[in-house]
Amino acid sequence: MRKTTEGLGRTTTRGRGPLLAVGAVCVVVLVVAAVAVLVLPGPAEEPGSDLPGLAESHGIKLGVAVAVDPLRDDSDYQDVVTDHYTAVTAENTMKWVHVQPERHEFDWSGPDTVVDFAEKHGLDIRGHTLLWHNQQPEWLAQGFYDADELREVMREHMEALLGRYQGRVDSWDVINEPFEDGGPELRENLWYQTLGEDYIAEALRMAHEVDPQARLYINEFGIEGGGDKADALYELASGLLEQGVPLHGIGFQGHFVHGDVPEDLAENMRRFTDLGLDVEISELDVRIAEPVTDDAVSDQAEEYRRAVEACLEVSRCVGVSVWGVTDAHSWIPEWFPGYDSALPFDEDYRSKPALGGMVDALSRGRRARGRPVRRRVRNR
Ligand code: 9MR
Repeated sequence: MRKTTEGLGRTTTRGRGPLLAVGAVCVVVLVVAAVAVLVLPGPAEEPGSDLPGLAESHGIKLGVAVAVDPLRDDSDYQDVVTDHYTAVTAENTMKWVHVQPERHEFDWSGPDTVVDFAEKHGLDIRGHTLLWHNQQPEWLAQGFYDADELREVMREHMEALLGRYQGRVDSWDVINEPFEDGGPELRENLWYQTLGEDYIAEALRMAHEVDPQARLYINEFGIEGGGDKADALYELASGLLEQGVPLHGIGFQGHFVHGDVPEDLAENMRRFTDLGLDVEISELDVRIAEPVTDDAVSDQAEEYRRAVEACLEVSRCVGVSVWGVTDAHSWIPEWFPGYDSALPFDEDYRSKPALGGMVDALSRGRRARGRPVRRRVRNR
């Protein structure tokens, strides 16, 4: 597959010919440009921007979820990542089922690939994920551990995973999706059933002991636009902070449906940052119902723009990460049959208007940030 995302080069006319001819050419060029601006639907191509540089100029990360195999052997895939993003999240390979498929048997091949790639290219790394109800190995899910045994299992896993990448992975989704899909009740996952609702505080404290530098997150979906589930998460986060639990941030996953991206994203994130937490949009995608039309793909640019703008409006929003490199790698077609085209690059690795939407948001004025994001030296 070819990557066809060339930036638009800029040229400067330095001709000194007869003034009249130059003037006429200029007028024609201006008229054509003006017509193009009025008629064309938003930025269809990446407008030659240094997207990583733009994100860094705002002090935010622009991240992407990556898969291991193409990161190893698909240079076009690698180029899309390094040319457009400043951070990566391992989409699957740091999850429990892959890291510790059998008890005490760890597989570091996938996580090492992601971490080494990120370091080689100066990208930040979001660690994803520790306690989740999905993608658990059988020995864990069906192990019938009592509370103390489960604490031991949790500590072994954290010491292995967080310990291995200490100082290299900046933040961890320690708790993933703690509420029922529709909320607002806490999900009765393995951890809840065995340790009670205090499992969240216990896991955050344990992760902090293992890696005191890492920023520790609760990552959740269906909370982006307010509502009962978001309120319940707000209560949970407030309570944890009151108890002095080391919770540092909330990931707003941001799996949106085209035409239904919440208007109050910034407002809702801000109430969490008012508690002293960081926030980030951690898994952004905007799925479109099939048949996917050019109009829908074009309008999706506006939704990506709004999501990035929302982050820029909130001073402790540390970044936006999209959930997959291209539409060919997205989880959407498999999990939501009848939907597609959720990401800023198409199946042929061509940039889509959505990428232009993000460029648009980042091309506007800089904001004053409360606290700078930790930066690595980029080596692209
Ligand atoms: O994108 C991931 C997909 O490849 C996996 O099959 C799926 C398994 O549940 O998990 C997906 O990633 C999820 C993420 O880890 C947590 N938030 C929801 C994401 C989409 O399901």
